Amino acid sequence: MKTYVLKDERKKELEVLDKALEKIGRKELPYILRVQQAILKAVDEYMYKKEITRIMPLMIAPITDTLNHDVEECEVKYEGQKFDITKSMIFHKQIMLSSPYLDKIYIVSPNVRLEQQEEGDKRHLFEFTQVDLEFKNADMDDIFEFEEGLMKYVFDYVKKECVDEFKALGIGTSHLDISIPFKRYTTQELKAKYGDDFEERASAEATQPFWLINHKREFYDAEDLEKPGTYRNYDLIWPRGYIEGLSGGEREYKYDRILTRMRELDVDEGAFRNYIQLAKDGKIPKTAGAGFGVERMTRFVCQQKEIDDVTVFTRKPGQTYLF
Ligand code: ASN
Repeated sequence: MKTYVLKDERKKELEVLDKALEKIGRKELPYILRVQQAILKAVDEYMYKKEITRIMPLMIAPITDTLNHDVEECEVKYEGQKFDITKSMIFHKQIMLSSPYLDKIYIVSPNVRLEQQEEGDKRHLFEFTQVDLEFKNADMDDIFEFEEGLMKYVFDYVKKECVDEFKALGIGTSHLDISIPFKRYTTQELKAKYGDDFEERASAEATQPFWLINHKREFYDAEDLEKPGTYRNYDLIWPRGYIEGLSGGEREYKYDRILTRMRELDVDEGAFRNYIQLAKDGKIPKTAGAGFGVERMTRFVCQQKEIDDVTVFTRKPGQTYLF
């Protein structure tokens, strides 16, 4: 079947086509991509040294992250079965650690989240990659310590390796001089200090990355049973206004807790019946983990205005997409 496009629409499309080529042809792009490559190389080196097992990503699966915020659904049918496109591999991370032979894993994981367009949004791509890890018998302190070590290693590596790239981009590297451990704040204390846009304001004032703890969010993020209504989860906030760069948590893994949290958040238990079965059989281990956005880290490292500046093809919500 032939495709016909109206003349006016075609004219508009050709303007978008010009823009797409302009984006690809930016002279900064190869330097940004080289820095991103160095980041990923350093991540792999660090993980390898620490004996964290790398798992290949899955792009479609019968269950994926429930994401307690509004994104458009995105399904695929195969062999008479319904698959979702991966929003994150959170459940696969938990389930694979049921193996007595796997303790610490990570995935360089492509995720699709069909986000709504938001005015002034500089940090969402509807398709991005996260470095997603999960450790058995770990708690939030273990994850903080690991991620801080990883960030320090990565930043020291790019500072050393990417001197020419930073010069070409016209930026310094003082933002990469991070001191660990990072400070920790609860969302409640920052909200009391800064008001509703506490994340933006606290990030804009900060010169060092910091942890933001305790959000009422996903059913799989563990509630602190000693302080009901508080959660053992966290974000890492990049300083200088770059805001959230990582999220994670200790997990709910016990059957009754998972069901309680699912009911609170109105999760479709039927769709999760096999995950729930594993929890009922005591097969989901106690874990904690986190994932950081690769493009967000690249944006921070390269000090770019918005996240779409680090991509070759636009994946910013609310555009016309040609490729
Ligand atoms: N990777 C995140 C985590 O480990 C989940 C997510 O990306 N929504 O908690």
